[in-house]
Amino acid sequence: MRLEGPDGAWISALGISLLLLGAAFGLLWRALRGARGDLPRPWVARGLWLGLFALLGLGLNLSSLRWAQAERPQAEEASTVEVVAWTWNYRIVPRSVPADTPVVFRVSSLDTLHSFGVYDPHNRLLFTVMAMPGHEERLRFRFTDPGRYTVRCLEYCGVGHGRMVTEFLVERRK
Ligand SMILES: [Cu+2]
Repeated sequence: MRLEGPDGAWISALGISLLLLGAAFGLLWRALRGARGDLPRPWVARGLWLGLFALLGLGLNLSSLRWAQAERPQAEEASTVEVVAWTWNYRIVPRSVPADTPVVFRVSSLDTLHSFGVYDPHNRLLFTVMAMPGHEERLRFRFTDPGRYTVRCLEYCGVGHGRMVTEFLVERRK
């Protein structure tokens, strides 16, 4: 039996839970016996026991938080794409992103309200981000399929709105 990684953590968590459950049942049993008068216990002692277990539980929970974070895989390096929209075009830098890698789009506008609507190679809308002047909107996305993705403005922005279309590439991961 392997006692490291998620399996070990799970087994240890189960063991600790069973121990605590056992202790709780033990206390309950003693309390019930006490209630019948066989074993009179002062309230102070019960309070101390309760406090002790509350502290133990809190300590275990807090320490497991750090532990859970250590189990988490390292955050993958995201590539950043700058998107600037204006009447009626886009600047997208860079124009190609890798597939199966998180991409952070940083979207803004130079003049008025536009949007950055991204369609996959089958012309299905994946997402849209508002492009606002004086504000940078961020969206994190992971593309799975390589290909040509179409960008359309989905926020009416004047007579050239319908022509506000461009493309970028999603390339197979090297
Ligand atoms: Cu538009």
